[in-house]
Amino acid sequence: MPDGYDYLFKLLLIGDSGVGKSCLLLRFAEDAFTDSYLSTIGVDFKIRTIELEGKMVKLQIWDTAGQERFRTIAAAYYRGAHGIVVVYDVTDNDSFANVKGWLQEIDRYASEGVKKLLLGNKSDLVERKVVDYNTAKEFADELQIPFIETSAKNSTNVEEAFVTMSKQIKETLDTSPEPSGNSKAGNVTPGRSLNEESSGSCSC
Ligand SMILES: Nc1nc2c(ncn2[C@@H]2O[C@H](COP(=O)(O)OP(=O)(O)OP(=O)(O)O)[C@@H](O)[C@H]2O)c(=O)[nH]1
Ligand SMILES: [Mg+2]
Repeated sequence: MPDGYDYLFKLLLIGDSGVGKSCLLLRFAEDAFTDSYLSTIGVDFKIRTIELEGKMVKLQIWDTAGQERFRTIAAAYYRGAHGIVVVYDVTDNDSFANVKGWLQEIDRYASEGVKKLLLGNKSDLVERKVVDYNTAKEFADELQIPFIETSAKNSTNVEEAFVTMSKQIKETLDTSPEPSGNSKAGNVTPGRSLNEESSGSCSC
């Protein structure tokens, strides 16, 4: 068992700029929140290990920049991901409309069989909400993607979101035959050894 964990899953957060990807990750990894908006430059990552069905699952979560100018950098991180979380902002119709485009990016760049999850973030902003739960749920159901509304601000469903994603990945790994010579832990991104780090960034 490498470094005290049974599984290593690589997750990726994508979605329009400002929807709350970094805040979701900050909430999940450090149980913190900030109202100030520091747009991500390139790609960041954080690590958290959770216990799932009696196994230690190390989650290496990559947080991409939503801004157009960083798209090519982010695309390089799709392939190694076991799971990709697409985030929109429930107070921003455009960010929901753009989910289709983000899913196309997954089809273009990610590995086959990658798990997907749709998150409607900022659910605490009830008065400003414009994307109806049922609309998003129907959309996600059609594509057979799990859907959850979250709030990084008040912690609603953040833990559940990452656990849902991790369970999906674990189930698939547990039920698929193991390729010879491979452990169930995924590979780390080429050129980086992350075992000793718990967060970092790359705008290269
Ligand atoms: N009310 C509320 N505000 C949130 C929530 N999540 C994020 N925000 C705010 O939304 C703004 C953008 O959040 P970020 O997490 O930086 O957005 P991002 O998706 O990482 O944006 P990029 O890095 O530019 O792609 C910040 O001002 C946050 O405080 C939430 O759940 N509720
Ligand atoms: Mg960000």
